[in-house]
Amino acid sequence: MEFPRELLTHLQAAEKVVVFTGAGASAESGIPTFRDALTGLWENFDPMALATPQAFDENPPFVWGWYEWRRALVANCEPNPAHYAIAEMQNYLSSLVVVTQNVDDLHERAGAKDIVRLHGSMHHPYCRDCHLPYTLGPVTRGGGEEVPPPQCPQCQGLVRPGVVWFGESLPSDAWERALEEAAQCDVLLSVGTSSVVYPAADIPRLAKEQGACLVQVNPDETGLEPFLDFSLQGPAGEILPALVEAAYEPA
Ligand code: BJW
Ligand code: ZN
Repeated sequence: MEFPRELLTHLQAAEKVVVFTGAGASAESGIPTFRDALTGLWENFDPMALATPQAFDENPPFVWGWYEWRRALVANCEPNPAHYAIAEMQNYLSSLVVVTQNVDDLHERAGAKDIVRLHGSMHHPYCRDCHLPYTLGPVTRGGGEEVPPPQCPQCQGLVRPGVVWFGESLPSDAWERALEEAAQCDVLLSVGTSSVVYPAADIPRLAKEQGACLVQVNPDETGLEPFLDFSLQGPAGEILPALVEAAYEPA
């Protein structure tokens, strides 16, 4: 795979790189993106409509069952070459920060060390009422059925997924860190995101405005093209390993 010489030079000279990831980074692990249709119990639902506090309030077992199904799926998936290539880049840079919108744990499992989670984690639920964190056991009912959420041991409230739904604020520490890293990075790689969900979608543009070289890895176009320095069109699991090799391990 050939890459523009100027892009490789940017990567080789970079001290700080931010890799901004979305659902497409996990697609080659077998995890559907938000643009993919749902199956089973949820097949007539838009994932965007299920990812709301209103959907959970209206039917907790329906929404909790969806997250348990996804947790089971993730437990049975492995990081893909895109996750491993991102982790490998750490070896060649003084700072590599993964700013992710994903709620799976595949970046961690591939060995990434510095991860900023803008939309929370499916593995860290908490009480809807008193916000006490709740420790999940292994998933036992992830077959695609409705599952009543556990009850909070402190207040008997319902336990909810530890993710950020539409209309909810992003965790302020994660958001502030993402802004800081975007402002300081030399290169920002935007990988596998449709760039339509705000405020996360502002991160690549803010990095570009503050002087970073902006690169997108995606098989499709997104709204980000006018701001890009380089567009690498294709699956992240093919492009990123080849890019890391070309930039840092040339023959
Ligand atoms: C590949 C690939 C391969 C495939 N390799 N690539 C109007 C304007 C601006 C903002 C708003 C607005 N109206 C409403 C808002 C606010 C709203 C918003 O942005 N809505 C938009 C839809 C317009 N945002 C919010 O509500 C946020 N909070 C907020 O703004 O707080 C302030 C506020 C408070 C009160 C009232 C109003 C505002 C919160 C957003 C939370 C998003 N949460 C979710 C669910 C998380 C939990 C879960 O996982 O269930 O986060 S929604 C979903 O979208 C998830 C994702 O992280 C996020 C982004 O999606 P992503 O990752 O980009 O995935 P896809 O599927 O969209 O795209 C996949 C891409 O991969 C595609 O491009 C493919 O081509 C590509 N691809 N294979 C590389 N192999
Ligand atoms: Zn509680």
